[in-house]
Amino acid sequence: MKITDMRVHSIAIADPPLRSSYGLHAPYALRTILELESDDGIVGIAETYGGERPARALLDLRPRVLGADPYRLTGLLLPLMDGEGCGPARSQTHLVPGENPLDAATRTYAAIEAACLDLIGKSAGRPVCDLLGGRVREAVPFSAYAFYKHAGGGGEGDDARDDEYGEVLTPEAMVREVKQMIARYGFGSIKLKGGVLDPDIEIETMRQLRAEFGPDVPLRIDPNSAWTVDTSVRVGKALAAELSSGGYLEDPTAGLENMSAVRKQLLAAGLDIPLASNVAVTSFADLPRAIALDAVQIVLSDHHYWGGMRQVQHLARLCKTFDLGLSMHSNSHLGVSLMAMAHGAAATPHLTYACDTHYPWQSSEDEVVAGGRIPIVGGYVRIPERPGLGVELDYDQLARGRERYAKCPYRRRDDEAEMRKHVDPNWKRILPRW
Ligand code: GKR
Ligand code: MG
Repeated sequence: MKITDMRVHSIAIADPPLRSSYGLHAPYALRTILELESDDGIVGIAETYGGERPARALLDLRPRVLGADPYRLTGLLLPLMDGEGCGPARSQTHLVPGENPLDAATRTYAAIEAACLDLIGKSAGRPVCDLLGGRVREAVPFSAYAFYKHAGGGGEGDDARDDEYGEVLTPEAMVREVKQMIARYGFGSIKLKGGVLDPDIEIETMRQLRAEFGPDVPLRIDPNSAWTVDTSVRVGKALAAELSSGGYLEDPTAGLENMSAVRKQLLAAGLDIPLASNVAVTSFADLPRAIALDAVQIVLSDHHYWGGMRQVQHLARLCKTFDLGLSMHSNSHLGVSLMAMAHGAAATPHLTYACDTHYPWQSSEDEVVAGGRIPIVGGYVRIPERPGLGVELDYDQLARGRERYAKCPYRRRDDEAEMRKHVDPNWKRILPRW
């Protein structure tokens, strides 16, 4: 089998005005859909970060992809995993995910890997998780990903979407948001995106969530490095009960040294609250130091930038070896990404927490998967027996996504600019803010 065509589609999807320490989501999130077609007419698909650079990076590989055997292509492209084109040093820059030039090569590699696995799976008649060693779970658990937000459902003008959750800028509104989300999707754990309001309001939000959902629903909070070491320790102590029993504190502060200081001070206070990360640890190169400093006890994997599903399996093995937990990070995405996340998770034994997903924030009007949105039932995505990722593209929907991209002014994610446009003309991302 040979790859005879490669198609790269830049699309835009409506995205509500969600807040984080990065700033504000724009009315459209950008994604790239990749298609690899074989000489026998089978098409493998993948979804990755959007905008100009990710699409360009994929197109630049075209000469190496066309004519290649999909069973061997990721082997040939392995230098990308070592940062080909990005330089050898890989570390976090605190840029929004998808805009970090240091992981551009692993992101490109991951998209090619996912499309090759889908193509191989469709050709062999086997689901992608079988190509990764077989499923260890039939269904993958996801958590409710709760965001503070402004009013609005995403999109603009005639293309504006319904605002399912309304404005959410208080603890009470957040409880309402999560109740709605759990009623609709059945999630069994909750992640609060913090780093937006004063930490005392976020502490109160977590307390109200615990009071509403009880101790059987694990809670996590992620301020994306917005806090000092002192604030992180103070919040950790204040939320000791809420973050126990399966919860965690995610990237409270910036940098491995600071994360390590938070960990030490919490332990000294008798609190073994695990620190999770998708900011301080984003690549294999970050692991030795993170482990030596005991800075991170749970790594948030993400096949989109760790270099694909197989690299996430390697990461899981390392985490197990070093007694670290493994969870999964997400960014605004559609169903192709969700299925790749789910297949990877299904074939990864050492996945110790429910995965994150932004999927509830995206609208069915934007889904490019044939048949519409992937069901999340009881908080789980079931892995189908269908070959490959188990999904095909709806080409009319894909064309609409391309049109939206052509019409909208966005070509990269810039949450800081959106804050300045809609909330505060002088807003800057400051780390730490509190
Ligand atoms: O969607 O604003 C967002 C999140 O803050 C996202 O960009 C983060 O990458 O989900 C993320 C996280 O866990 O840090
Ligand atoms: Mg995070």
